[in-house]
Amino acid sequence: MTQNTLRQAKRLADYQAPDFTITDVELWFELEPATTLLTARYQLKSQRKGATELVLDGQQLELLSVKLNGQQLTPAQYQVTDDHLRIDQMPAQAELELQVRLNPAANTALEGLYLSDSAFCTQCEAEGFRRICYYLDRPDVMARFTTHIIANQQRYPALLSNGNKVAEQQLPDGRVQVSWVDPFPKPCYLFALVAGDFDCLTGQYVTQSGRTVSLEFYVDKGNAARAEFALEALKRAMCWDEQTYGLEYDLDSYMVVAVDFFNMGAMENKGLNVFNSKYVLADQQSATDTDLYNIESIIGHEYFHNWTGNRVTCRDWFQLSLKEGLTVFRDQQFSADMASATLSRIDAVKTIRTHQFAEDAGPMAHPIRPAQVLEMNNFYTVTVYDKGAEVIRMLHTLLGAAGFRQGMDLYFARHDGQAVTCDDFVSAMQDANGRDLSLFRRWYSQSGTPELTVQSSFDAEQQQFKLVFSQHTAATADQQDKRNLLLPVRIELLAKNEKQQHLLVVSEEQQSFSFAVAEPPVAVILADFSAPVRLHYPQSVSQLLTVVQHASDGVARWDAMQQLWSDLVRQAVRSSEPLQVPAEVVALYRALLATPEGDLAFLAELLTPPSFDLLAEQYQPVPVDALLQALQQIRRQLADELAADWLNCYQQLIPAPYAYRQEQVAARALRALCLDYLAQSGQQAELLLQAYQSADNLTDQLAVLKACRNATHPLFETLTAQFEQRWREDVLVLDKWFALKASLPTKDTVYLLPHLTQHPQFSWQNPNRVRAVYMAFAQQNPTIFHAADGKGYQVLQQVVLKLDPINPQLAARLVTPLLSWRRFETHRAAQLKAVLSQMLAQQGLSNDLYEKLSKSLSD
Ligand code: B3K
Ligand code: ZN
Repeated sequence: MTQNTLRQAKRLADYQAPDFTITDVELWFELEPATTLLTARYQLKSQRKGATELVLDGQQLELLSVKLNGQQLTPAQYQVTDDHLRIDQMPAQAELELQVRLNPAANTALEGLYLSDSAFCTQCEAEGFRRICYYLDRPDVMARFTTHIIANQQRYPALLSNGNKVAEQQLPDGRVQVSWVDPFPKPCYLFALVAGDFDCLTGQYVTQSGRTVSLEFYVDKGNAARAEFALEALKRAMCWDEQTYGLEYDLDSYMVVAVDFFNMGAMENKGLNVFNSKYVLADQQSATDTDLYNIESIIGHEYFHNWTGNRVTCRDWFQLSLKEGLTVFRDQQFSADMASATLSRIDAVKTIRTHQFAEDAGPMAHPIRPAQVLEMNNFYTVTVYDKGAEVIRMLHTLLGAAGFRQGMDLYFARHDGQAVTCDDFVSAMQDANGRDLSLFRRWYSQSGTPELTVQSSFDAEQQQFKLVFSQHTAATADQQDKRNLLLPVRIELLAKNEKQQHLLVVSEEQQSFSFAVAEPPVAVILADFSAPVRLHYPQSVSQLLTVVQHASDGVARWDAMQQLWSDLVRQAVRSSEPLQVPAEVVALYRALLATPEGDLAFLAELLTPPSFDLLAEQYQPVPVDALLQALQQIRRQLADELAADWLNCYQQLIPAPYAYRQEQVAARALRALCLDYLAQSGQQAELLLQAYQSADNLTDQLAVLKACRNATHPLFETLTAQFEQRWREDVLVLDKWFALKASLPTKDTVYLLPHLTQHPQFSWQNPNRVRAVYMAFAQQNPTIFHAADGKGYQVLQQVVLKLDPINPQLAARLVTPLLSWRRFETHRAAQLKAVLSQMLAQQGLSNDLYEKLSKSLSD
């Protein structure tokens, strides 16, 4: 490992096209868990006159042989370092054949070729192919891949790779060789190989042009029925993309493999997606409504990548948002169409406000197109993905659905088969619409959250309502100077006899707009969260309640309620007086609970106060104890004053036999909220028990467990013990038990965590298990994670250090909740800083962890 001080980041500004490219790749894998042999043959071509030096990327490889145009090279004719293979005398055109030996069984980083239980699988994005073979491991090198997999057929009946299967033959030694050809040139990050013994659920989809595509889901033995929901979701996604963007699938088969060992959600390899089994396997007993929603969204996301990512890919990794921001936007549109549009949007807004704003305010702040990167895997962030999607959404808002579609059409017409930049995307939008988007492009290079301050006034004589907007973006850790951005601001003016809706474009530091209206209206600013900014527009409780009751946009109604709670919490924090829920708010809750109607899921969201993390993000420094106390006071008062109302509402919502249908999903969400408040009193044991025992699905059962957890209700121990007994053999469900245990807000939890890791089903090698315990602890248990004695921070520190040598990507994800120490009060900041400094002092840290720690601690 290099000395910490010498680690060099790569910069976008240094981009250069490669000297050589690879047009064709042929691979022969001879699979064995501990000694896999790979022979790789590349057709190489110079792209720059006079170029003679070829530098291939490669890591942790055992190089066995190098042949150039059929001639074996001697070790004197090439150089091998920790990260590269260099050949000095390259002809302008050549065939290079390499042989390497790999040890997938020892690969716990889950990058490159590794074993998930006993199946082989690969993960190459971002730079994992270099752990499979020496290669030009960068997305602007696009080649046609042919893959031959040679293996023992009994152990590995399914041998899969990208594209179409073209041959299968028995070898004289008893092994089988299966060959695949992918006709579409692609970067190596989209390469995939899977070998194992699976059950396969199959289906078909007939595309709009009439081609039949075979759909194949490869899952653990005995689990085929649990992939049915995902298969149907895939069909819906294929149909949606045809209807919405005119985009059709392009190969004869679409394969999805579900594996248990996976660092993230899923991966869009061409024709052969690899999924975390959590996002494929589901039925009503073993998955919640939220799980099903997520499965549909991720299945959609990976499918949509086939065009936005695979057919048109990124020139370099700084352009990651080109495919991720756009594909998240597309999956959000898809979810909005399949489930509840308002709820999907609220979800996205919560993610931005809770996690993305926090990232922008912390040491890892970066624009959606980062300017420099040490470890690319650290930049698969809420900024690149979710803020990236907000930027695409703003284009959609500014250009309208039809204009946006024209831009997409032009983007594909220009760039199909190419590796391009975010600028190319905006240019297509600009040219298709005849709009100058030069100011808009700043969103790609500027980090930080714009603060948008609004003042309103009414001129009774002129009958004019005036809004004055000022924008300001504060310096961020990565960037001092900020410029104005272009902000689409949707507004609605609510007056007695009229409602006006407008789309304003704010691009100056200060800009005002006037509206003719007969009487002073209540203004809704930033309806649908039309720009990812922090809004400052002070409104009274009664104005906010007017918005809650009368705004046309559901997101704005929800947002006004959130604002109301944030304001109350802020007053309580400032004054150190106990928080008093205003009588009007109690009355509104009472009225809404009395006759629950309309979209009940929306109602449940509307009635849910903001989370600790969402509130914390609004303070500098974060007053941890005061916030937790204020939230507790809200819960207590809403539970006590409305006890009869929660009960009455709960009893009105009589459950029907389970189906994943939106009205049912919504009713379950509202019932869960009622139970949460009912449990808060510490009583209602009978009702909770009855709810748990009579539930015919996991959503309702978990609602009871969460209500008991939030209230630290005596039933929590009994019911979680029953749950563990019932599900101990089913790890995906058991993960929910791990998370419940880790998020119980009592002092003992910090001591319980090591015991959880002794559970027979826990494994440090499995990211789902580790996340279930420790992400839940850090993200859903603020009381204990931020405990004043600093133990919560120390526990996470130990885990991160333990994981770094096993799985650096996972370690670097888990360290995130510790990084923003500067945002906390002196005492906690000092504890966090100490924990981080100790980590940074460790020898041999991965680049993943080193990059985050050093940024967090740099002055
Ligand atoms: N493209 C992958 C993410 C790869 C992450 C690499 N560390 C999944 C997705 O966004 O669809
Ligand atoms: Zn993606």
